[in-house]
Amino acid sequence: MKRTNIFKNLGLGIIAVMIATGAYAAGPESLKNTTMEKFDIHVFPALPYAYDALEPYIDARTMEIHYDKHHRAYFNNFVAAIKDTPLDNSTIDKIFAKVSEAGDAVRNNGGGFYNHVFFWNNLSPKPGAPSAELSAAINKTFGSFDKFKELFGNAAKTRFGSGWAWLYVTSDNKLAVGSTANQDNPLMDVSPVKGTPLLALDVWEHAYYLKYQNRRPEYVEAFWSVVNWAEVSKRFKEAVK
Ligand code: MN3
Repeated sequence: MKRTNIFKNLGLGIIAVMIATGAYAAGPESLKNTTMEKFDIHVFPALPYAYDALEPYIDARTMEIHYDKHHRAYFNNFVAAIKDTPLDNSTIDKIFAKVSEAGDAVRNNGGGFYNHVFFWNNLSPKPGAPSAELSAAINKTFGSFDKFKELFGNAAKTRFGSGWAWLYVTSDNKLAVGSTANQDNPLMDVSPVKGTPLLALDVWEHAYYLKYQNRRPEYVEAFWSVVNWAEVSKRFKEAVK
């Protein structure tokens, strides 16, 4: 075998291994949706990392089921719910702003689709730290970073049943923490907490049950080890400009 062929075959072998192990969760055709800047309501985006990238804090099996089963189902059901309606040509923020008029299928599945894209992108195996601007705003609003973590953690732990905890920017450019039920989010007209979301934590049992069972507080604590602070800081900068 010629040297060039050896390398060619080796390359194909590596690709085959990556596909077999699920190192890349979805095809590159959907990579454009891994940032939130232009949220495409018709694209199911790739995970921005491998299923096992957040180990040991979030286990690979949970990530696989959560992304490939739960998240994908929300996307498929959302696309079906808006098909042949005016919403099919709308944008996610416009749909959420009047979601009370769109019906439960759009509310639940649109929220489930969007919230998970948002969530995957505010997680990272390389957590980093908040920007100086975000740190200053957190300290000013909550007193300290530890106090913010406590308040956000309490929002996550005390959300009864299924839902989400959020750090968000209110309409008067202030930071706030809160939680929503089911798949609601702060962009929705039905939400008790309204604003521009910066950081989300999924507290549905499907997000943590395999590893943490009923110990939601342990999952919430582990979450802090995989927060993508660069992404959260970017969202903050865009939200307050
Ligand atoms: Mn979930």
